[in-house]
Amino acid sequence: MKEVLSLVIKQYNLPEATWDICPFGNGLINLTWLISAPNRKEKYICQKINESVFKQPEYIAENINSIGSYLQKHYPSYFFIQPLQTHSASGLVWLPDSGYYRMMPFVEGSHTVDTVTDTGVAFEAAKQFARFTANLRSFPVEKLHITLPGFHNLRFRLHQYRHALHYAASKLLKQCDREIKVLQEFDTIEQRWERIYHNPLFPKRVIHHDTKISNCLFDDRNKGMAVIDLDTVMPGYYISDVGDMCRSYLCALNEESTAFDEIIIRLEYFDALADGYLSEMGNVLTPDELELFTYSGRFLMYMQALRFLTDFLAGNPYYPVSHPMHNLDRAKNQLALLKQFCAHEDGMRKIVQRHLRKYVHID
Ligand code: GN1
Ligand code: MG
Repeated sequence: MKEVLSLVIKQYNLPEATWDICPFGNGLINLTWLISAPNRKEKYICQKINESVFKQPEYIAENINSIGSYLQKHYPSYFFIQPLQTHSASGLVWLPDSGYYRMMPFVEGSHTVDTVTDTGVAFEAAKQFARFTANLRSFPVEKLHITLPGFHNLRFRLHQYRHALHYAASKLLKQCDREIKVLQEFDTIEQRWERIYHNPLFPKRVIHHDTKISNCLFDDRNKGMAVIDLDTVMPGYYISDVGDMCRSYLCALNEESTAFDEIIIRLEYFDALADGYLSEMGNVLTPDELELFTYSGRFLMYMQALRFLTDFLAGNPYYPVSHPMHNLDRAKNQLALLKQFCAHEDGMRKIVQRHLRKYVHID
């Protein structure tokens, strides 16, 4: 791999140095490396785009480019991290037999976190993801490419799940018998989605679609700096972003944990998340959209459980696994989280109302 990455580096105008290449982060889809040199201050991030997931990597590059130009023009002080340009002024490198790569500057003084252990961090990240969508509220969203068709379309995910159920080996079906039943108990989530999807009351906005905590950069005082991992930035509903934050910020244990009984919702983290998000988006979202704030969490947890279980039933073609039950364990984790979330939803609605009174100006 090192030789391939050296070829990628050569496509860019980097200072002369002997670059060290180290695997970086823990994303499930793309491969990521940190590029650094012992006596140089500047560092870079290099990523290989997973082409079995993102079939048209140039769509990602074009989306980032058009969003970047818009933000530069309308919000010049907003910190938006663009990919580096190659010698031939492209945001992507394509190597025959190897695929697509891109490089980004590593932001000096920034760090990411993998689990949320401080409500201030949840507030800051939610604010960053909200500011991204808020700053792009007048961007012509229909101009963006769909980088992953059907990505957060629950109807499509259910279709994939039912297809997997139909063709799964009976041994696998038996192993997840309980989880299949639990999913059925949550069918009102699907019914609600059907009333949202393609309904003009719920506008498509520029949505990040992967708001886990490790996709926000923090400075050394844990203030949010920028959002990263822009592959899935495309038109969508804000519930995707709020839901994914609920999914990954509200529990001290992450989606890899198998201590299912210890999956507990931390209401004070929901409070911080809602505070951060609504401080930027409270006045952008319509009353109909705001009604969906807590539904967001249910929607995303359910969809992620479906996605993990679908992958388990289909023989793990999508998510990398380290043992045969890995995706089933992840689905169990998400279902435990979903149950806990639903048990706290009334309290969360009150929290949302409290923040709305603070941020939403009623004329
Ligand atoms: C994938 O690769 P990563 O970790 O950024 C997935 C998300 C899931 C997440 C679950 C393109 O994101 O939708 O929420 O795994 N991204 C894609 O950990 O499928
Ligand atoms: Mg991602």
